Amino acid sequence: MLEKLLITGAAGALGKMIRPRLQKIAKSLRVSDLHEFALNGDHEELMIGDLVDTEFMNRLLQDCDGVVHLGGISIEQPFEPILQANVIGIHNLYQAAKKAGQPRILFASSNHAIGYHSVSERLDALSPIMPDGFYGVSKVFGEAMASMYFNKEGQETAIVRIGSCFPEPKDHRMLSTWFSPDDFISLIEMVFKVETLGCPIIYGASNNDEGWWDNSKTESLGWRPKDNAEEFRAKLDATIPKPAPDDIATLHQGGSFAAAPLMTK
Ligand code: NAI
Ligand code: 15L
Repeated sequence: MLEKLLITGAAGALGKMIRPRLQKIAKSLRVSDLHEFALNGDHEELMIGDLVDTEFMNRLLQDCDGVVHLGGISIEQPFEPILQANVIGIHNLYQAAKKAGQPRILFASSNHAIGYHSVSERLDALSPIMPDGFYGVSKVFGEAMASMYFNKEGQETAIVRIGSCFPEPKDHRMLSTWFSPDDFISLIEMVFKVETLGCPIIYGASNNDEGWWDNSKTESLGWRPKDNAEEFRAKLDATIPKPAPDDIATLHQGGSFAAAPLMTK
């Protein structure tokens, strides 16, 4: 059991979802975000600050023996804000982790690091990167930072390319990309329990019949997702229109992110 697990981006959608469910993993949580937010109890310690603030990051990482890094821009945006939060922010995270004795990190990467692959492809951890926007590029940068810090410094990170982590799939694409909250929790448990982690790339997706991603390269870590988006198909068919088969969003794994025009000035 960890003593103190740091959750960055703790006020965001995933932070709110996982924080009440981490009792088996850590005795206490240090929770952080840009702005003040409500705590779930005395086991949560609040630290407000910006990922781009080096001194803040050094204080934030101190005395933590694990990190779930959710903080940052989580959708497509112009390059400048992404550069700050997701590029400079991740550099600060790794520098601070080094100073804090290298707590194990779970890095919330994204399927948008590979979003330009066709939906007809099945990808694994060695498939080429193919980001679908500045956001995806920043996640590729984060993955590269994790890999470099592992090879040079021995810092362990689970690079988790999250698909779509929501209580249930919201559209037909998510029949392939859905990552149930229960499966995310079981993945976090594995990451902080397994004796040797290394720096694996793991696709954060449930055991979906129509899944695109193959985690066989990291099978030895012992994580097996259990949920399957298929149980929601009938509900989706009944409530939302089926996507047009020749739409750019339908043809690419990144969906609407792949179809969106680049946000340049
Ligand atoms: P979110 O946008 O709800 O939460 C991100 C949090 O990071 C926000 O509360 C925001 O205030 C904070 N943040 C942004 N910039 C910051 C900065 N400069 N300093 C400190 N905090 C900052 O996103 P969500 O959905 O909770 O996702 C969490 C992480 O997981 C993100 O990194 C996202 O890229 C990744 N992810 C999420 C997926 C999903 O299905 N929800 C899918 C793929 C990746
Ligand atoms: C992401 O990376 C986003 O953070 C999330 O909001 C979803 O859009 C998800 O990908 C997705 O592809 O469904």
